[in-house]
Amino acid sequence: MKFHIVTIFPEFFRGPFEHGVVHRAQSAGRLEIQIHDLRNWTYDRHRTVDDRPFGGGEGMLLKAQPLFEAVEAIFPERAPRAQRASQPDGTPGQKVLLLSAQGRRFTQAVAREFAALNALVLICGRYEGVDERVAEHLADDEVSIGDFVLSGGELGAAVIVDAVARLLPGVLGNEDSTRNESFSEENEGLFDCPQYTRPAEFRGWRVPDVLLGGNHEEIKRWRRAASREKMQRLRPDLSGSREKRQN
Ligand code: 9D3
Repeated sequence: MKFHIVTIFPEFFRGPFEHGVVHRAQSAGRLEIQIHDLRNWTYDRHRTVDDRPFGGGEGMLLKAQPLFEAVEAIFPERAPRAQRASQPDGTPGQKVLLLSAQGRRFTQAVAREFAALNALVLICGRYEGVDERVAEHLADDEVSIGDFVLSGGELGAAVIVDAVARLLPGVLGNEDSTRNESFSEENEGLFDCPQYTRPAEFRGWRVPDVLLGGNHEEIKRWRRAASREKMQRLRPDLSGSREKRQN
């Protein structure tokens, strides 16, 4: 899978992708990440990427033109959206995403959806926003990583790359290791259970006795109950019937 990130801060991404799963996925050839400096598609002396909003208002917006030209350079074969009557979602296997605070919420289900693609362009917003024609006529989808205000899309892009990369086949050493965790389908959405490692007593706090004994049926029952209790306490929104949950 190939990720393209369009940003005015290309240096931002030198760190986060050089560690852990995302780094290994690149080394293994399962994942390619290309960073594109938005200023490459500006032609004035100051390499201007932003301008003032029509109608007035605070701050600056990212201009449409450099963003359109960047995406057209990345996907030259891609038809303009207006001409895509038969394929309104664009070329199969490719997607252009605008990261914004107003987007649809990025969840594990969305991560799985993206992991099935061959190529994904992530457009990072900055300043007070992005010319709306980017959302209307360039992006296939507009995504937010949560209900809080960031200062730009770069952290969102890094989050999405991480969450998608670890789902790619052959990326995690153990092919099944995504199976037993909180948001997968196989365990009915249960939280990870509380876990402990040595020593059995630390500063007077003992590991639950049941985990030290070898009764695997009893351990299984304890884990199920403990994860339910913790989920009910920390994530009552995910607790309860499976039908209520959207991931
Ligand atoms: C709060 C009102 N506006 C700021 C004057 C809107 C606004 C514009 C740009 C809010 C945030 C941003 C920058 N944020 C992102 O580009 C962003 C984001 C986010 O803020 N929250 C969650 N996910 C994302 S993905 C991109």
